[in-house]
Amino acid sequence: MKLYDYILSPSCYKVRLMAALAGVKLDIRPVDFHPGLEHRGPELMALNPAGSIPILEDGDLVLTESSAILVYLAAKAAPDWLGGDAAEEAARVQQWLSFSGRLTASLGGARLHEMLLRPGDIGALQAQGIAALRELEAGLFEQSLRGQRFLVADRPTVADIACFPYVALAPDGGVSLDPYPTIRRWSRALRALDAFIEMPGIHRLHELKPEPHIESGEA
Ligand SMILES: N[C@@H](CCC(=O)N[C@@H](CS)C(=O)NCC(=O)O)C(=O)O
Repeated sequence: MKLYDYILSPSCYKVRLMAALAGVKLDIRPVDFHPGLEHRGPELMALNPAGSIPILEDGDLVLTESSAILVYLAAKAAPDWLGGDAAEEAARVQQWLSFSGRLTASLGGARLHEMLLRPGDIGALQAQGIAALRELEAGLFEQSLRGQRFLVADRPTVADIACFPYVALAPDGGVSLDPYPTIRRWSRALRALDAFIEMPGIHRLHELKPEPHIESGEA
């Protein structure tokens, strides 16, 4: 399978990460996203008229949209990552896959603005990103009350992979993760997965250090 990829793209990283977790080997075709804007040139626009990456080719099949690509990789090589067959679990996966688009638009937009000076209303992008993070924190907190560490179950699914990168890179867009302890715990759990791979700015958790502990009476 060939992935049209940019190393600093969180959307492309979702695909690289899912492939690594599923044990799928990708043939990486680097795209000169910046400064060359190759994704808007004739060769890639012919594959994806939306002018975005990632794009995955598998034989004659051309797939765009990272969520669809994650589902494809999981269906082919790691069906456990699709979530269970129960109606509620299947629907929750779809809900978070859709939600991930809001993270891309808000936190991803803020990151493009801050890193590549893309035009945009940075205040509005950050505010939308914070609203989405609050929603994610609440969802993960509810899951923790059910004894589940991930978005849909007590094991990760494509939904977690779809949401994780833009959240982990939120500080690049000037949005702090300090107010979201449940998101930070979830991020640690994902970064500690055996086959986890890194991208610049997102690092593997090498050791699970205990959460900071404050003795009673300590100032
Ligand atoms: N909905 C798309 C969005 C992917 C996306 O935003 N990709 C960025 C790179 S991280 C892109 O190609 N943006 C086009 C541009 O900014 O010109 C998906 O999930 O695949």
